[in-house]
Amino acid sequence: MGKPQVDYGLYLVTDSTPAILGDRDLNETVESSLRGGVTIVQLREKKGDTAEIITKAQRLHQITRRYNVPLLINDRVDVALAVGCEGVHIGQDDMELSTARKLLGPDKIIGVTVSTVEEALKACEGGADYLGIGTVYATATKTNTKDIIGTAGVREILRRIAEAGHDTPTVCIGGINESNVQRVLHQCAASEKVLNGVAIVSAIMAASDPEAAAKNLAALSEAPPSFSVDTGRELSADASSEAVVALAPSVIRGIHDTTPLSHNMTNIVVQNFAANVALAVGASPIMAGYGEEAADLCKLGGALVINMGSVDPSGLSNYLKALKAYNLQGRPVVFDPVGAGATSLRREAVKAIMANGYLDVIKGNEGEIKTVFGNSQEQQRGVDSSSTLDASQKAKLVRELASRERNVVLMTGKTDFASDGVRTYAIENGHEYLGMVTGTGCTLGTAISAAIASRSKDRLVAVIAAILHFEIAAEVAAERPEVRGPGTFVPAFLDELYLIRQATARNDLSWLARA
Ligand code: 3NM
Ligand code: MG
Repeated sequence: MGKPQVDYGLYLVTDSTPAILGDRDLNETVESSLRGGVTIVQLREKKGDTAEIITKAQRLHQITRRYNVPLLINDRVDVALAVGCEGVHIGQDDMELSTARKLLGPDKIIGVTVSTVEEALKACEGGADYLGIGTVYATATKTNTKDIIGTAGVREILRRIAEAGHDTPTVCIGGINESNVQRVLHQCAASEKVLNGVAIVSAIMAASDPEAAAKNLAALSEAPPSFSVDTGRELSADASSEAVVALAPSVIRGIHDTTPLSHNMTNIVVQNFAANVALAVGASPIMAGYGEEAADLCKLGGALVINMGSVDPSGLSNYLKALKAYNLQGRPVVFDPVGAGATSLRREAVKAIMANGYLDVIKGNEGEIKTVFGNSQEQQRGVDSSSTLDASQKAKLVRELASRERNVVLMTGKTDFASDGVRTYAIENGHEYLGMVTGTGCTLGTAISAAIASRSKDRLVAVIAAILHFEIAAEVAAERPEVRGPGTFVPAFLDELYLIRQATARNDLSWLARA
């Protein structure tokens, strides 16, 4: 007979507890989800007598067979044998894989839950038919999970099993739903290995219409996420910094010609300054902190800046609404985690933002980037937030964070470091007055938003163009005779942002010699 070919694309794990299933019928719910496109079902019953579970499984098997979809039983090899269904799914605390294989034979499907590289390698070597990798995100459905590993943890496991030469199929599990499924699939992919599917409990079992939920999840899993469309690299992975600098004028001209919207959700200290910077670089600013508005604003071809400068719980819910709207529209988002590590509220806000959406650019100072790296529901990798990193450590940190998030990360400082996870560049421009005026860091986020709004092809090129424009304007302004300190610097800086843009539009690139 042989083992059936299995499609792991949309993997439903059942849950008959009142919190999830409510008073609905298990069989009807599963059948509805099968109509919606679920490709494999696992019956997961943590309570109940054996006879009762066998009866449940038999009824369910009649349904799954009609849809030509495999039915696996969680944990209970005896139940799978009694029912004659297609296999089992075993956790790390369940029966040994080798024992289950002996009992079930070579033709049954045996899946294994793994949360570490070691567990994954062992399961692949032991002949698991697929791996369930998790827990990706904390979930109310299973609270006794051992490890929240985030998309970074999943990716590391995929990378290592591919490296070891295993082609075992994989799904991930834990907190996956309609709002994050595309991002999870996108961020988990290690270049040489991608997930074969997602395993889901509550987003289908607790949905008011499981068929519609499954249909939507299947469609979302198959389509490329809107935010990843139209990005790619204009320059090769080993492009020189000269080559990147040479593209800066075209980015600045692009802003000048298209006047993109820069939607700022920012703090009260910098609202006015940020709006003026947006105008000076040629963008059209809107300072709109109310999340409901984002659904309309995201359609105007601009970019969003989420600046956590004065975060509070209502601010956070506004950020999350706007983030979702921009992600769905495929428009870029810049995240400025101001003061990220300073308070527990801010650390929680960073976690929530990172878990709820895709951020095209993360920009912050050393402390902020360290916090984002260490505290974003992802595995801690030993960054000591009290230490000061040297240049190569900074470059490594931004590269690793960008690689993990599949985005662009900018760490500002005397030397700035920008990376897309592959290419990493150091930028030496700027002036100390920038550090003596409030909001210059925040308004750099605004300038970046204008650049990535008009240049979606290569976000790293756009980000570097924005920094060069910004920091060279500061240098030139500081050298003006009338500038005596931070106070007189601000208007001169706005002037120079404007003048550099005008010069670039005329193809006068003399300012770029400072890069
Ligand atoms: N196993 P939801 S997490 C059944 O990490 C299960 O192994 C997990 O539920 C693991 O899709 C989980 O509702 C529950 O978040 C997933
Ligand atoms: Mg188990």
